[in-house]
Amino acid sequence: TAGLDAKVLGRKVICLPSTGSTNSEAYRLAEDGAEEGTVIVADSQLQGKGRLGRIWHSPPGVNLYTSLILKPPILPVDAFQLTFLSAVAVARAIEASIATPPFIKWPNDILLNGKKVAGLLNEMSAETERVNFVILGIGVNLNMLPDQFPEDLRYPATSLAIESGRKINRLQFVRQLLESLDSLYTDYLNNGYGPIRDEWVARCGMIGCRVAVSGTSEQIEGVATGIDDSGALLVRKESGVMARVLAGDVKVL
Ligand code: BT5
Repeated sequence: TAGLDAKVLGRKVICLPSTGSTNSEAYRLAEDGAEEGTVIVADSQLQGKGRLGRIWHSPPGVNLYTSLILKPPILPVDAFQLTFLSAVAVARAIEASIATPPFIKWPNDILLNGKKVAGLLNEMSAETERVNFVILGIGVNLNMLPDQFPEDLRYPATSLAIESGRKINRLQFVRQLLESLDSLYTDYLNNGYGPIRDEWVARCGMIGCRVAVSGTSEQIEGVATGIDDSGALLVRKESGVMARVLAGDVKVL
């Protein structure tokens, strides 16, 4: 953590050569009482987790796989706000590293030139009225090369190196990301979710675009207009009726 300009996050950084999943590792440590701001970074993951039981490909030596332990004084229903916080932090860190602008795709992808470069997976331990801890899981493809991607990905994928044509310094990127996360988290605790939502909307490549949502009970098509206070994507259908999308796969048309 030498030279890290962060107040809460990165108080303690644990680097592992390999682990099943940094999220699972962080969850276990948090259950054992690890302090807020503890960060786990692994060189590779043997069982990197995506959402809904999906796999996050985590080859060694090339990318960033990290999980952070937070203990925010918020209600469990508001914990989704931290996914937006980490999306904004990842977008800021990418913007500081390469010239290609990153875009956020609801709910938890970061894209470069329309291809997925980072994924987020938050997990939480909570009681009815209280969050015990939240794990922010972040995977960013830094130096992964085209032949290192499996063929069966759901969406096209890329890395910072592929898009920028140069090797990314992993340590520098982690620093940048932790500093972005730390300043956003401090802001969040002091000023609430509003500023984060505004930056998220400004960085979201889908707002104002025609989108199609699948994987929900009803096939929805319309214009994405924003997100509401529960994190749902708002889509204005052809009929003018607003749909709130809480889950599903969204495609920009
Ligand atoms: C995500 O899930 O995008 C969340 C990924 C979170 C990974 C981090 S790494 C550190 C921490 N520890 C963990 O165990 N996880 C977190 P989802 O939206 O479900 O997307 C998963 C889908 O993305 C897969 O089904 C693949 O199609 C695709 N995919 C898998 N690995 C990828 C990669 N490295 N780059 C781009 N796409 C990938």
